[in-house]
Order: sequence, then structure tokens, then C-alpha cells
Amino acid sequence: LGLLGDLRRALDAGDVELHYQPKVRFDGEVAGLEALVRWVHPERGKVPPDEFIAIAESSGLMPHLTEYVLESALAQVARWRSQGLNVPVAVNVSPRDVHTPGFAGAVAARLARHGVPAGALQLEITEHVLLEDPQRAADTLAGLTGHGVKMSLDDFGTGYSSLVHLRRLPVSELKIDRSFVARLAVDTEDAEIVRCTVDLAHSLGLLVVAEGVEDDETWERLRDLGCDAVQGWLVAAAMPPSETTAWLRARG
Ligand code: G
Ligand code: G
Ligand code: NA
Ligand code: MN
Repeated sequence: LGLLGDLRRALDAGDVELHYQPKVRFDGEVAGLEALVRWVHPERGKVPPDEFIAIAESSGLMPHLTEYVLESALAQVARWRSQGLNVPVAVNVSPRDVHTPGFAGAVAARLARHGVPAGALQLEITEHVLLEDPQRAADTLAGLTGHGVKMSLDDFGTGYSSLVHLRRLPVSELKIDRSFVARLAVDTEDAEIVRCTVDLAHSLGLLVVAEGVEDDETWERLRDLGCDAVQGWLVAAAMPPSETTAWLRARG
């Protein structure tokens, strides 16, 4: 399996990059940035993240990939902070990470090493963290929130028995999966699902971010439904660090 070896080498060589996609509030304020990993293979060109993340998951390389992403994202956050750009960054973590012993402490140590306050880091998890060992996952998540790291529940609505999970997970934000957002303006059932999700999240004290917002009409519907922030190509696609810096500066 050539791709796994190549990914391992790319991580060792620092050849995997992070791009950043903004989450913005309806008043235009930047709520944060999501770090999204990008790998350009020397021969194959761009490898879709879904593809190499699946490989990392199944091969046991995932903890290493996550360490790499956290390291790279925190170095970037520290750089931005030193330039007066105090924007929180969200990193996607996999169920495997949450089940790695010592994960919460390792994240806290990494924050300290970069001089980044915990409040500047958010971790995006999915409901899948509860599939394997819910108690271990709950302990790790409690450890992370205890350190001041904010948790966000990604891809909401695509898992199973979502309400039970929502009650059990110490998250402060819920991201509505883009499969519900994409056709919001034309599909009344999707619109109802989003309305109920926003209301449910708010009744539990969570912020709601809608993913995959591509047009003005969807933006307006989400604003009217009381959603807190949006992410999507309408605002910006994921950008390399230098472009993100320029984007942040242009926003004032
Ligand atoms: O831009 P997009 O193609 O980046 O992302 C595809 C999928 O890969 C999404 O499900 C996204 O959450 C996931 N993903 C992107 N970056 C990372 C990462 O650094 N770690 C993990 N675990 N998943 C990521
Ligand atoms: O699973 P996760 O939610 O982290 O996945 C984010 C994925 O969604 C990434 O692949 C990212 O590039 C993609 N994405 C971000 N904004 C949009 C958008 O407006 N439209 C579409 N189709 N995809 C988007
Ligand atoms: Na995500
Ligand atoms: Mn998502």
C-alpha cells in the first residue's frame, strides 16, 4: 500500500498542509477558523482528505496525523496572535484520538508549549466518539473541557440517536451537516429539520453553526431561523495560511 507509506513520509517531512475556512456570524464577525488538512502527493497530485483520512484511521496513523495537525494549527494560532489576530481555530479530531490514553493532557501540554490559551482552540468531534467506549470518551472530553478547550459536535444529524449523544457530550457548539443546509432554501423538510435543530441546540445552550452555505438565500434563511454562524463557500473556501491572514486583515 504505497499511499500509507507516502503519507507517513509526508508527515515526517512536513509536506502536509493546513488550510483554514472561516466561520462567521451574521453581523460579519469572524467566529473562528476550521483547520482542514491538505496533501499534495508528488506524483498523484491532490489527494482528497476523505481518502487519506480513511487510510490514516484504518492503519493506526491517525494519532500521528492529529498530532501533526494540532502542532501545525497551534503554531499558526501563536503566529496570528503575535500579529494581533486573535482568532480561535478548530481542529477535527477522530474517535481514535479521543480514545488515546492521555489525549486531554497532551493537548493541554501542547497549548502551553505554544503559549496559546485553551479558549483559542476548539476541537470538532463527531457522534462516533461514543460508539466504542462511551465512558472513556466522556472522561477524555471532560478532561479537555476542564482545561478550557471548547468542543464542537460536527456533522450533526448524520449519525444515529443524535439526541442521546447531544445530552451526553460536553459540547458548546453544534454544526449542522451540509447535507441539511444545501437544499434548505428549496426543500421544506430540510428547512424544518434545520429549524428544529437550531431550536433544540439553543434550548440546550449550544451555539449553532451551519456548514456548506453557498448562496445568499440560504444565508438569509439561516439568519431568520436564528442560526448563530455559517461556514461555506459563500463566505470563503478553505484557504492557505497566507491567504487566510490577508482575509482576516481585510475583515478588519
Ligand atoms: O475539505 P474537506 O474535503 O477538507 O474535508 C473532508 C473531510 O475530512 C471532512 O469530513 C473533514 O472533517 C475531514 N478532515 C479535514 N481535515 C481533517 C483533520 O485534520 N483531521 C481529521 N480527523 N479530519 C479532517
Ligand atoms: O466533515 P467536515 O464538516 O469537517 O467537512 C468539511 C468539508 O466540507 C470539507 O471538505 C470542506 O472543504 C467542505 N466544504 C466547506 N464549505 C463547503 C461548501 O460551501 N460547499 C460544499 N459543497 N462543501 C464545503
Ligand atoms: Na469538521
Ligand atoms: Mn461537518
